[in-house]
Amino acid sequence: MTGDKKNYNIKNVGKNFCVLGQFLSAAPYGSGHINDTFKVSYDQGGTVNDYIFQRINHFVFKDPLSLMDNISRVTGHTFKKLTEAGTDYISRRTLTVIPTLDGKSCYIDPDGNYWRVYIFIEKAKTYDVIENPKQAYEAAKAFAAFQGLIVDIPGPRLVETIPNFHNTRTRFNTLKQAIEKDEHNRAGEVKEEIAFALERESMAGTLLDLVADGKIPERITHNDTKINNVMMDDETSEGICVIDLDTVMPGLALYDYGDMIRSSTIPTAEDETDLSKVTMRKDLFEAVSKGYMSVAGEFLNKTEIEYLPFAARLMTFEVGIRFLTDHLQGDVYFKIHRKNHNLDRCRTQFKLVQSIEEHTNYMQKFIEGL
Ligand code: ADP
Ligand code: GN1
Ligand code: MG
Repeated sequence: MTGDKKNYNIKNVGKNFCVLGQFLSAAPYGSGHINDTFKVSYDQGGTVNDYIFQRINHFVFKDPLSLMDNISRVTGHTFKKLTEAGTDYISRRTLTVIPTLDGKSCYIDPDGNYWRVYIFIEKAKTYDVIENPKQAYEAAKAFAAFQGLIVDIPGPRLVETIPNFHNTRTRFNTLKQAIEKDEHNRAGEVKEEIAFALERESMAGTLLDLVADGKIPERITHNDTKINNVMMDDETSEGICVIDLDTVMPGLALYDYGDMIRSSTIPTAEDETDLSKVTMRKDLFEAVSKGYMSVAGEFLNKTEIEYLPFAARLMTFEVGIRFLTDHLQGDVYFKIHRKNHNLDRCRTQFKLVQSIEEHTNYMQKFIEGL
């Protein structure tokens, strides 16, 4: 999949939703790897109303309708809890799904594309690279608070929108198959990365075994706590709203913490090619851990806390092997914007894994001290 957005007729898509005002403009927005996102503006008697339109990637999410059912339940529940808590400006603190004209949560266009619309969260931004410890602290706190909000969603188990999403053992086996098939003749050029991955196979089952032994619980988790999936308030730097809810489903708290460390402690972009710059920033690790534990410390059990540093290493490794697999499979999953983009991303992750490995004792001690 490439990063090129097709020429969708966003104005026509909008005619199927209960948006307010007259269509003004639409433009591609954000830097997510999965969905096609647009900022769309409408004029309502001189006031501009902005919305986020998204074409759900139905290659990645095979059942978009169930996914939207999950999202409606999650956003409905968070809205209700924030209301009960007397929170102000709730539509900036949770995603709000705009319904279609016939009251559904998404619209299917004549080409079979699934579209959804959210209220645009104004005066807040996402960051691809964290700028300072305060942001790291606030972002982690917001993800932990989100976990607290969704802990008691009533009704049946949420649908697994991508089965085995964080089953690192399955991810590892998929990598091995991709190496064996080598459909694009790329394995020969990435021997070092393959060796790096294979040396670490024993890591893959650790958390799954702890779950099987009943030592860590399944929870409802976000599962994609990349730092640009939380909106930071422009004025206060507070993590105002957790977004990208496509993978909110049963998972482990450790996945969410681990992916936060992966995505917010490197001083560079995820696809940095100068690997000498890639290392885990200790000040950011400390800020994320403090922010996360300031809320999650209330509900995590002893084993979960013990495995936090391991989770950081595992999630970074997992994303690294996913990028490597996609490179070997011909870039079918993550959007790419240049040749070898997934390979560059993989190298960055593996360099960060190394850095986390070098810092493990320090990380363990820091967390024990919290
Ligand atoms: P992807 O799954 O492709 O990562 P996201 O849902 O994360 O898609 O959206 C991509 C980007 O669009 C986000 O990083 C954020 O910058 C922006 N975005 C998404 N939802 C909103 C919203 N409701 N208000 C403002 N910006 C948003
Ligand atoms: C994708 O959607 P986005 O860009 O927030 C991916 C995550 C990866 C991340 C790596 C559904 O996240 O799992 O960790 O890229 N999302 C999905 O940058 O696969
Ligand atoms: Mg995203």
